[in-house]
Amino acid sequence: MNKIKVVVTGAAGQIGYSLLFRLASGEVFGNDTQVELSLMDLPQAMKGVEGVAMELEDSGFPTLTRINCYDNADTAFRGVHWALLVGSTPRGPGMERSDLIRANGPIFVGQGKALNQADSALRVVVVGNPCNTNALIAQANCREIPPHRFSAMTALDELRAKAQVAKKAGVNVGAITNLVVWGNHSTTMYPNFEDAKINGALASSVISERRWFTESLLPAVQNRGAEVIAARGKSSAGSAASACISHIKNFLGKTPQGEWFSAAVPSDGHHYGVPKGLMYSFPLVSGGDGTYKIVEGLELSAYSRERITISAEELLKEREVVKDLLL
Ligand code: NAX
Repeated sequence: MNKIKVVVTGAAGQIGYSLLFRLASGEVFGNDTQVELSLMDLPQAMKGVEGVAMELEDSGFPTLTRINCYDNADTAFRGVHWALLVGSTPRGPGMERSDLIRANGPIFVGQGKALNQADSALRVVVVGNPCNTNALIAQANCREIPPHRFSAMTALDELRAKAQVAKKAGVNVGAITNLVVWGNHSTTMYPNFEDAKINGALASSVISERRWFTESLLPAVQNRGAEVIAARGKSSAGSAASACISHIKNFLGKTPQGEWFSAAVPSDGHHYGVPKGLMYSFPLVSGGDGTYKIVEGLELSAYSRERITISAEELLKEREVVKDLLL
């Protein structure tokens, strides 16, 4: 039996509630892996965390060997192999994006430093928003772990885009590949429909009307979160947890030949003009052995290049807002 220790922050929150059971079930790490789950949240949320722990216990997952509840990162992160950083300060009324970035910065400084106590094979996934810049702050404050083990989640944007294209083309969502989200998890994100495929053919050869992509698909993906809130009265949680599961599986498995997936990872400055150090969502392929690569040599149109640059510029501005936290 393999053994793995996973910490989830924001464990009393909505995404935590959808995510934890699936991590415990064997779906992600396999039925031959024993999972020790650490549930971390703020001290005032510990009663809720204990309730979730009871329900996990009552679910009877044979793969779940131990549940720990913590109200601080220093203890919670000790020896973990995967850290799923979901908890963050929500956007309050009248808050600008830069206020949200500043409000969350100190959390990810503290959590980044606490991650120095993790297992040396640690992988980090940041879900809590603004996830790209939060991931950058955590990575910059964690000197013991190589930067490429940090990522931020853009899989939900990818899955939302795939769902829209599948509906338009009248195919199953599994037929859509290589529809990768570039950049920031924000309104500047760019779901690159130009390289997307439907049953292996370029999407543009199936949906010939380019205006549908630029005028319907892109706003639909950007506004989907707000639409869910309007309908449900709460933000996306089940789909966000599913996207997090996909994100982890994408990094654990070997990407099928010729396909790509989206995640924000540290830019090395050598790909598509994205400045070094930004936590930027690229098309990636995973080797299935803990390694991954940014897909190289894509011939991007002027339209795509412009969108990719706009998102990089936004991330540069976000980095500027938190530059004192990256030292
Ligand atoms: P909830 O408000 O339901 O839960 C958040 C939980 O985090 C709460 O229990 C809170 O006590 C806890 N928390 C706050 N600060 C913490 C800290 N310093 N340490 C540990 N826990 C802390 O939010 P939920 O709907 O679960 O969303 C969580 C985060 O995911 C939010 O930041 C949200 O914006 C972000 N999302 C990111 C997405 C993405 O694609 N990257 C999509 C979904 C979601 O919007």
